[in-house]
Amino acid sequence: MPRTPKVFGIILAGGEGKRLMPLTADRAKPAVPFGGQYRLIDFAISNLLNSGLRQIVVLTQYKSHSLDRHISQTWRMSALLGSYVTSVPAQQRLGKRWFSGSADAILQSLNLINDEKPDIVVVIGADHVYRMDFQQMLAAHIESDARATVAGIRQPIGLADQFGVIDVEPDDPARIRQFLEKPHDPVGLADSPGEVLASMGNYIFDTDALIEAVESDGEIPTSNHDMGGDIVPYFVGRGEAGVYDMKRNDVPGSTDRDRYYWRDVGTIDSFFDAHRDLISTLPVFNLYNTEWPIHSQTVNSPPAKFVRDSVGRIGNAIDSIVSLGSVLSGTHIERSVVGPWTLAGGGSTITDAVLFDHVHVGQGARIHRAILDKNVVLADGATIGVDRERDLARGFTVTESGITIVGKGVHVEV
Ligand code: ADQ
Repeated sequence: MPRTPKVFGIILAGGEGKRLMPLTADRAKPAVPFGGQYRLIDFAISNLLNSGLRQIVVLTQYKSHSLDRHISQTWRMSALLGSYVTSVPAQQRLGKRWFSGSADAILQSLNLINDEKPDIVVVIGADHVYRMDFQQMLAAHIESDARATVAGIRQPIGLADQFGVIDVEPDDPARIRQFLEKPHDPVGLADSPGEVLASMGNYIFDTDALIEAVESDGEIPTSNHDMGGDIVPYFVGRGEAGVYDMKRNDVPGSTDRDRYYWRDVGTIDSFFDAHRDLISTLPVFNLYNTEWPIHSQTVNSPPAKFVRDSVGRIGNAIDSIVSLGSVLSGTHIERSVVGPWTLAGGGSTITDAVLFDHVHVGQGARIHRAILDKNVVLADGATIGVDRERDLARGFTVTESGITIVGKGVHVEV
């Protein structure tokens, strides 16, 4: 391995995100807006760029139009230095089939790796909210003799069936002894029985080993061609898989609260909860870390404006994030995340809510415990999230925990 290895980044962004419906009705999960002005994928891309990677491809497939547009508009890089972040849609390069799994996505994209001839390939998912310095994980990978390194983080044992669960060698905690994808009868950690070491879905590979692994997996007809289910176990079986414990990762500017923050926002509840983590006084996840910025589209918009309405009601917001372009006239906002270009009229209240962009809130309207997708319009006096039965009767999705979701462009009448 050269002293300064050439590193190539692959972001897997082809996931469908069924559990986030209706927010994924029209867009891929990594393109779902988050935190007012971001999209989920901005966290993955920012982490790789802040870690010094300059050649990054995003493999897309499912409903990828808004994702492709977001990447090409937001992540324009200087071609002078050979830097790029590009989305690469599925192209049926190996026959008439779309990606049949995340490992197949890589197999079908080997031309991208062969073009660059990197020493190392970093492969990560696209739908988590976190900060991570991959340079530190890379140093650990190079120091070890593993050919594949999996990033791991402790998670409650009750969530084990959502993750790949890592079991390490007792006398060599950096080596994986067993890896079970989404087990139903997990065994807790020896020093903490209520937790497991979960795979974050982030991997570092020696390039030749990754190519060999996905090619040989491609020849197994019974394989699901899944990175977690098939490729990691392949390396574990050969004694070549290492683990990098997220506990070792020290991202510049992190606070004690958010140093190990990592949220899989794959369900409406976790998506909603992760928004709450942004807005508390001492945020559980701090967006204001300038040493490790999360980049996003710089919308060419005027600042948010708070004004009195025609009868003197004051527009205000507390414990909230309000994005550019919004005009809040005589509205009261509390514990909410408000996306760009929101217009809210006098006497309306928005509490415990997440609004995407271009939402119009009529006078006297009330929003509580709800997620409103872009271009939603609430008529004057309309309510949402206030009466669960009524929301269900009107055809809205309501989670068991009582969060109402209003899909893109829906008009909510009184
Ligand atoms: P899951 O998230 O359930 O578990 P998956 O659905 O494969 O696995 O998604 C992983 C990433 O790959 C996502 O970013 C997704 O968008 C993308 N992806 C999925 N199918 C794809 C395809 N056909 N083409 C391109 N991209 C695709 C994974 C691991 C677990 C780990 C969790 C962490 O398998 O071991 O614990 O991530 O959340």
